[in-house]
Amino acid sequence: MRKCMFIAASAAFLASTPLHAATTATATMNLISKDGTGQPIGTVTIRETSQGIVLEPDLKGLPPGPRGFHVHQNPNCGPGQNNGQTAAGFAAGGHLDPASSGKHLGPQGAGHLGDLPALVVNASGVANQPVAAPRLTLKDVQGRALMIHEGGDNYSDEPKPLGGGAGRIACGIVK
Ligand SMILES: [Cu+2]
Ligand SMILES: [Zn+2]
Repeated sequence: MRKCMFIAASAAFLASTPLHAATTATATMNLISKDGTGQPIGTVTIRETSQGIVLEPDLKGLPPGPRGFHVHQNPNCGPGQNNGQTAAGFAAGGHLDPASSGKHLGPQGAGHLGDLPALVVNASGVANQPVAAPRLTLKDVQGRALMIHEGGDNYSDEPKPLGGGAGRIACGIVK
């Protein structure tokens, strides 16, 4: 009798457990300013592959050109303090850097884990070209912020820090 109950309980547990762990995550992206979160601009779908993750943007309403694109530490797209001034997206903290490298070296480098390939925005303001980030797993990015910057990204801290991305213009939380 006791064994029967155990089997029944195990079956119920298995039925409630997904057979596969999730292999995608999504971030809904919004424009941001020092006043907070603005209009939605689309989504970024993130897939886990055998060689890291692939980020598939479906975004519009961005300034054309290459844009710095990173995983930032905190799941918060709100404004925060930067050098004594309120700045867009600073509640997200810095680039994801669990190894405390302190270096911005791009997606292939040994610096910040959150350094992604720059996002390509076409002349219509649309970003729909996927980017690959071989060093990251889905688990690394879940519960973090995805950030798009005003400037591009040269994957170096020279001549400007953090790839020259400067201001933060759009953000979403990876869920
Ligand atoms: Cu960034
Ligand atoms: Zn970085």
